[in-house]
Amino acid sequence: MQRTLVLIKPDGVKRRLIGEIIARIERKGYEVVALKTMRADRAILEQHYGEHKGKPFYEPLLEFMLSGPIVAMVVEGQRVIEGFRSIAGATDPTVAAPGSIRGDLARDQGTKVVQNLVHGSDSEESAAREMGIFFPELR
Ligand code: IDP
Ligand code: MG
Repeated sequence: MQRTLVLIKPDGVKRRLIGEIIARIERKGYEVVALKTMRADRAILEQHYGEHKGKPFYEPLLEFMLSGPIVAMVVEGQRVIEGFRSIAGATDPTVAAPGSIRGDLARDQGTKVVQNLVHGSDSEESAAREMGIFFPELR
């Protein structure tokens, strides 16, 4: 059984899409094994998004993620890392496939960082690292 870290970003919480996003995860057949609403701080986000440091959207990304509460979840199921990224859709919501969370529910807002509702770990290594950041109590 595999686990992944999912975040509902501040745009998803502000737009009252928590229920819609969790419903899609559950309807796909995955299990939400841990969940919390929180405000991320800068230290957590610098760890989480370390790979993007130095990119033009890095500071806007951190500011965006600090702009309001987020929901953090650990989601479980066979091949859930790949499966959640599939139901999330491509990073750019303008071209994310219809039927996906980003494709159905998000679009370009003209901001420096693309607001695309969700984060999902991209590998087993990232999942382990990111779950450790957001759910140290599960270790
Ligand atoms: P992912 O969330 O689909 O894994 P990453 O490449 O890991 O995408 O980027 C992290 C986040 O940074 C994205 O979800 C998006 O919010 C933002 N982002 C990524 N690439 C760009 C870009 O080229 N312009 C603006 N924002 C971006
Ligand atoms: Mg990523």
